[in-house]
Amino acid sequence: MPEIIKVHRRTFLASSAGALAAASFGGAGSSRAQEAQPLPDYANWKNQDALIVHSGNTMETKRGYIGTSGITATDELYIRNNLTPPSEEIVADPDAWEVSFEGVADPRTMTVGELKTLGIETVAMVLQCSGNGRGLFDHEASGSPWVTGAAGNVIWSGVPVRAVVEALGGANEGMKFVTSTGGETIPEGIDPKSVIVERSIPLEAAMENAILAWEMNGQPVPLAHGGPLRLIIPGYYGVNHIKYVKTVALTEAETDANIQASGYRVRPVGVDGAPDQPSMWEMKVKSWVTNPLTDVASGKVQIHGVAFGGINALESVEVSTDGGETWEAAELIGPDLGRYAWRPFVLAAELQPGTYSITSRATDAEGNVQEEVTEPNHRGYDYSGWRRLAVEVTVT
Ligand SMILES: Nc1nc2c(c(=O)[nH]1)N[C@H]1C(S)=C(S)[C@@H](COP(=O)(O)O)O[C@H]1N2
Ligand SMILES: [Mo]
Repeated sequence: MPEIIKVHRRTFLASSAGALAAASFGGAGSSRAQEAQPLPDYANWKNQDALIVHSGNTMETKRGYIGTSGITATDELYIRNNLTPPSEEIVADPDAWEVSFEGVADPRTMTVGELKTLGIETVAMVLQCSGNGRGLFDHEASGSPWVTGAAGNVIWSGVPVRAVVEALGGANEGMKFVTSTGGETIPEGIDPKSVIVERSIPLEAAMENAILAWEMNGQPVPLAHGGPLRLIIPGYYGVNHIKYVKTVALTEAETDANIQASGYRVRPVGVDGAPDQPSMWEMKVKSWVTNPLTDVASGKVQIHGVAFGGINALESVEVSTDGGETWEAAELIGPDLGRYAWRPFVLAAELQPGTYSITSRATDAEGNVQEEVTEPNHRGYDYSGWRRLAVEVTVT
């Protein structure tokens, strides 16, 4: 049984919402995790030990596998697909992949090979699913009950969207969004708008920061993570980073595809999604402990985890061993990989035998402090509350 499930159940048992939530999670969550489903073919190169396979299209990194060296290994990074991915054939000759650009003075199709001549930028960035932490809410929001593992820190390399727009004569007048479409085949007999992976992000943010990436963590982007080419928009939630991108359009309005218009919208439990609700764009400040997760021997314990600012840079992180009664500043470990990356942190604590509730709380450069509790929302998005990210550890 993966340690995160154990920790999670204990956290719930200790909470006032208690037994009911724990029982329902234990029912669905642990049996799903215990089955140790095999990896799907397109991801058979992944490290199975490091992953909890929720389904063939959703797998998360076990909490204890997020190390202290800053970057998430590609074979341990989570995967989340809304549709069956395209055939492996599309990454056989990545430079031949074609992308069409619209909403610019000179709209046309370009190959990845051509894009590689236009410019290059590299960014380290937290890739996190909007639903990361959904499993910590009490209400049974539909979707994978991710806990901490639908997130990783990845280095991406590619051409800035800005450079491509310039090469194509600039943006047409009145364009406000960049709308990108994934290269999946849409199943027949379904309204394409209901399933197509097509997301809009503000043009301004895209012109500042977005890249079209062909490389991640030093290798060509594998199919599972969006190769041959993926849109990357640092500081934004995972859904906006369109994999196997085949169309990049500058548009006046957001797409009316369900995934944008009604999906990935934060609203109260029981309310339908609608375009006037906040979209899952910018991420917020968050952190969690990754060690210890199980019982440890008394004495010196290295409490570590990861922290990031989301859309803002990270400023600092504190650790509590008494469920948030008192806090101590943690030390950030290793190189600062920039505003959009996460930093591992450590606090060396001297722990006597007993029970501890260990958690962390990050602050971003704008002074925003990680929240204690994330209010429930219909689809279980945007979770960051430190109270339920706590781990209960017995020191012997
Ligand atoms: N084309 C395409 N892009 C996509 C998706 C998808 O299903 N198809 N899923 C999105 C979601 S919801 C997330 S969280 C991330 C997951 O990225 P990963 O699978 O590389 O971890 O990709 C996003 N981009
Ligand atoms: Mo996601």
